[in-house]
Amino acid sequence: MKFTARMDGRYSGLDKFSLNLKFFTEYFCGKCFVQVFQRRFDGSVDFQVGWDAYVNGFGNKSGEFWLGLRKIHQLTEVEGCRLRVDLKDFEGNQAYAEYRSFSVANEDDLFRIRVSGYSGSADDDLRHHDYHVFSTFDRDNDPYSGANCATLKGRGQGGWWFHGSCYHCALNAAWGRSEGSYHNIVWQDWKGPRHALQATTMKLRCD
Ligand SMILES: [Ca+2]
Repeated sequence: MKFTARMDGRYSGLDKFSLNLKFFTEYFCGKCFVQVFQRRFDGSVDFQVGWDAYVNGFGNKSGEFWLGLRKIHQLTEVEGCRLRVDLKDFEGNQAYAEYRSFSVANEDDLFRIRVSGYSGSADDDLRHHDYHVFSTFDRDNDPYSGANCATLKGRGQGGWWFHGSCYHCALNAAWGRSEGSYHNIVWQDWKGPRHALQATTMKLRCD
């Protein structure tokens, strides 16, 4: 695989959405554009942060980070964006989920997620979150009336598009490997709610 560094710091010459790139967070692939917007793998960045941080982004692009909802919205505003989610557990097992269609609304609409057209090996947990808005520990927009989903269990679930019973998957939850159910990063229909995940990547590709 040949990479071509460009003056703007981006890279061209990549054409496979499925490449699990550790070091490239954004690149052109012919006429399309790929952007990693979420990455976890070592717990070095705290994802239990507030609304403003999730809107504007946090972390380190060469390590763990969240790109920011405003940027994700801008990138997915045009039609034709896909989503790819890569998952790895602490035993080294890997799975993925791809969605043919993916977008995030603007802040007035609380960054509502639209996601559909699943394929992959991880099972389709994100479909339960389709059409839900974003919440953080300091902004309870979730439809779960009992509490704020972002603050349930363990050290918190980070920001997410929680649904009426909170979530099927939560990739911004506390990093680690506790024994509890729904305590850490979870994609429940892959390995169950007690099975913490070590590494996740979420990226979009817009044609
Ligand atoms: Ca609530």
